Amino acid sequence: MKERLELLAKEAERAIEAAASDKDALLQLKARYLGRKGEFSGFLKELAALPAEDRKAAGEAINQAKTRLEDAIAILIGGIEGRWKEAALAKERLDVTLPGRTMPLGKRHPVMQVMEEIQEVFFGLGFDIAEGPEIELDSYNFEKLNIPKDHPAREMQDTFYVSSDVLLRTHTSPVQIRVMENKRPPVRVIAPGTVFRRDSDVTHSPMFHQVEGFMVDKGVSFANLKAVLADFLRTFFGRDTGVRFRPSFFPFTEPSAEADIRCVLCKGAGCRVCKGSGWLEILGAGMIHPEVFRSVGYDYEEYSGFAFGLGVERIAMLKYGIDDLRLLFENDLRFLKQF
Ligand code: 2NL
Repeated sequence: MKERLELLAKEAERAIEAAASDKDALLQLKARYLGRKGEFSGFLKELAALPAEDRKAAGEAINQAKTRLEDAIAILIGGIEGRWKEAALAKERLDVTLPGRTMPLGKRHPVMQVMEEIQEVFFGLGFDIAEGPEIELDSYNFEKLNIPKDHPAREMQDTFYVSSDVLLRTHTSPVQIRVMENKRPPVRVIAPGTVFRRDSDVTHSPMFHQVEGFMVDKGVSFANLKAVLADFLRTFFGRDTGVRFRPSFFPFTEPSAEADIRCVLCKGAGCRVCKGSGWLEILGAGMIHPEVFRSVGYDYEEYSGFAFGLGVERIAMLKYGIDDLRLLFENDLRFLKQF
């Protein structure tokens, strides 16, 4: 039996060696020699026929041979699977140092950038931000602002009407009327937004943007108006910007004024942009008219306040040196990418 066992083990060893790199063949050999019905099982059955004193040694010899073969097969299969895994990993290798694909990032439109910058300055001065409807009642856009029907002031702003008493707001003043109707002084609010006028040429667009603002409290004076607006202009255009106020007229303020800054282009020498005057018109303002206070239920004996308004497109053009308003509305990416 000992010789037959060694012979079978040798035969199995040679077969395993020949199949060393073939997992399927190795598994077949495992079944054929070591399985429950494999060739070594035959020897275990023979043990019963051996004299009792030889059984232990014979059983150990069979098991040792089986274990050696099992280990040899396991090591070979482990090696094959290891090489497979390495090959798969090599194929999937990622170069994590490669630069990523950059997504084209959108940016805020220059008009919106300027509008946000203006808001930021007034936010820093303690103003809240209010918004309201773009489709408005005639009464909020005109009447409560001291501009009755048939008033010549209506001709200053050609209006898109939806019906006889509903229109597209021509300024954001109605937002401020709504704020005053809902909140007692003291109030400091700015109203940025889109406005509409029946105007379309090289310097006018039927849709444009405005920032209006107002402040009401006991004892607010024209000096406060000048201080707040001069500070805004110097924060926005630069600390050493020249600022001047000229008398003007608006139906909803009295007295009224316009604020100019020293021309950003020629610094006052006179050029094409300031039409030789050395000054640029930036905003309109004034002390809120008693009639406006009356229409929102504020006591004009107790309170006073100032209000102002400015066109955002105009400021954006001056800030960036844009010479044609239409560039701001064409949405040509070659133009917009510069901001
Ligand atoms: C301009 C002039 C201005 C106002 C707007 C205003 C609003 C209320 C009451 C009184 Cl609720 N006034 N707004 C005042 C003066 C001037 O805008 O040239 N805008 C582009």
